[in-house]
Amino acid sequence: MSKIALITGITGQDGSYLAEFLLNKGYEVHGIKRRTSLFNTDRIDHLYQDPHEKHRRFFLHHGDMTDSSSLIRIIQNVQPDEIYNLAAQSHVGVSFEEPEYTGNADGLGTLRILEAIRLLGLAKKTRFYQASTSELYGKVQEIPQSETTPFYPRSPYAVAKMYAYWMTVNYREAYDMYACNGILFNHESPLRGETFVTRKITRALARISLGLQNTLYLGNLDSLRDWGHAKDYVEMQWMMLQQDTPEDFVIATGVQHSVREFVDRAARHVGIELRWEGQGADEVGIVADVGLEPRVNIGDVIVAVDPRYYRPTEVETLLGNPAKAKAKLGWVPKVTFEQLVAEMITRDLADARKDSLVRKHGFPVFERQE
Ligand code: NDP
Ligand code: GDR
Repeated sequence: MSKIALITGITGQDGSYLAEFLLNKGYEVHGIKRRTSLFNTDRIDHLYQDPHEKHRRFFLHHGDMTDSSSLIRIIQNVQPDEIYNLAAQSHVGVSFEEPEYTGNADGLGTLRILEAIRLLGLAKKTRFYQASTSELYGKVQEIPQSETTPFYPRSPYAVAKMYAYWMTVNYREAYDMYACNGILFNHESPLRGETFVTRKITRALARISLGLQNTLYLGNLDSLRDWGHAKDYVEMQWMMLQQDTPEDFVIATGVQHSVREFVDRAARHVGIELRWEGQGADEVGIVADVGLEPRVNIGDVIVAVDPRYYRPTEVETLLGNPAKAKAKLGWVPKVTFEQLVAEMITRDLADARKDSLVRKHGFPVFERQE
């Protein structure tokens, strides 16, 4: 009998990679998607199986993290061996604009799943993974951060995730549930949402290099992050549920780069060398040298700071210590920073080329940047 997994947030970056990973392991995979007025399944369309097919292993259910009844119904019907709770309003900046909703979906939403497992009598059967985050460290108390570093959340998102973290620990201790937190540092991929900084950068630089966009506007260029590849990280989400006893793990690369360094690296991939001038809100990235293809000129300002992207409270520096995951799960990240940037910008260049063709043939191409 194949194992049954239920993934909340299956339409997101991690949900897509995890669903693919579990299907390859022979699992029957169920996912919760919320109702939207347009299709929101782009990232998992390649996994979709027609509901009329007889031997399906991939199923989608309508539900919402803010709606207990839908979560209870789905968990009761699916009777999962493993639940991966990935659904969240996951944008830190947006959480300042929607703090109550973020608390509801990310904090209480986690409690709703844990309660459903308990009330349905599944506490001994169903293993639970919580998508915890390096944002818990916030105003960091120690560098690098490990499982024992104290938390100091700096956004409504991080505070909601802290509630979810401790609820997971509490249900493990109170009801002897197999429940664990993966404290994952930033992980990216070509499937990353376009409003997170890495994807925003690779997408914009690809478009700038083809003359489809003029300027990339960013917030804090000095932020330091420990960036890994989502594909590497979902494997660890699964590994955490395969141990004899449930434990919490930090997943990180142990290498840190600034936002500015990410921009430099991505620009080089499209043949642009940048020089930086000015400071703070006045800083700009100017084309210092240019290869054959890019449709920019030396001296063009292609990166500028827009303070609208600053956050009321910033997390300045995150650097993870993955020693425990290495020792107990045998984990080392496979994809390097350089490979990650290269993969992302290559995919965004391919998309930008398609848009370029569309424009060339007289059809409109709309530009947006958030
Ligand atoms: P994404 O933002 O790409 O995906 C979030 C998923 O949650 C989407 O499927 C989204 O649906 C769904 N969702 C949002 N709100 C609700 C709701 N109210 N009810 C049901 N589903 C909802 O995030 P990632 O894949 O990058 O991250 C996965 C999880 O890991 C998140 O919980 C995130 O906070 C956490 N995390 C992520 C890290 C990272 O660097 N990526 C690092 C550490 C933790 P829709 O597609 O309709 O928007
Ligand atoms: P983060 O990711 O907040 O770390 O949360 P994000 O990519 O949004 O920001 C990283 C850093 O870049 C700075 N920054 C900008 N960020 C965005 N989004 N847009 C900009 O224009 C911009 N300019 C500079 C930010 O201020 C920040 O310092 C991600 C999410 O996936 C969370 O869900 C997850 O928990 C954490 O990673 C770990």
